[in-house]
Amino acid sequence: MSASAEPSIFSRIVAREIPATILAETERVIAIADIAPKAPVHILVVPKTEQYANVTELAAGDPGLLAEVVAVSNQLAAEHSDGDFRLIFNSGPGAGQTVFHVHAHVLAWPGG
Ligand code: D5M
Repeated sequence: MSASAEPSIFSRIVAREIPATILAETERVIAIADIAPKAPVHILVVPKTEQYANVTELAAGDPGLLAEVVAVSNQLAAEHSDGDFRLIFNSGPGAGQTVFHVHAHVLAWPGG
């Protein structure tokens, strides 16, 4: 869990405490449809642990888990679009980060 006492929204989704459209799940990662999509395909790929607040912490603490986030993102872009995708990690409130449990935004535009 992060410094805050409450589990993050994504931890609550992992625990099935709140609903989400789950598109993929592995032992360490869950992928859900973004609730406010910014592209025709907008998927969040989230490490199940909320130990890392942002991608810099994740890269330093568990590069293998970051690699798994990228691999799952690639697989989902192939399944839900044509394989091309934009991968975004907002890092810090000034960059628009609102959930401080690291997550990748996978954005894709089927058909270009
Ligand atoms: O991205 C946080 C993202 O999380 C933002 O695009 C909305 C999304 N979000 C928030 N709550 C939910 C639920 N319950 N289901 C699915 N998606 C959700 P950030 O980079 O932190 O701004």
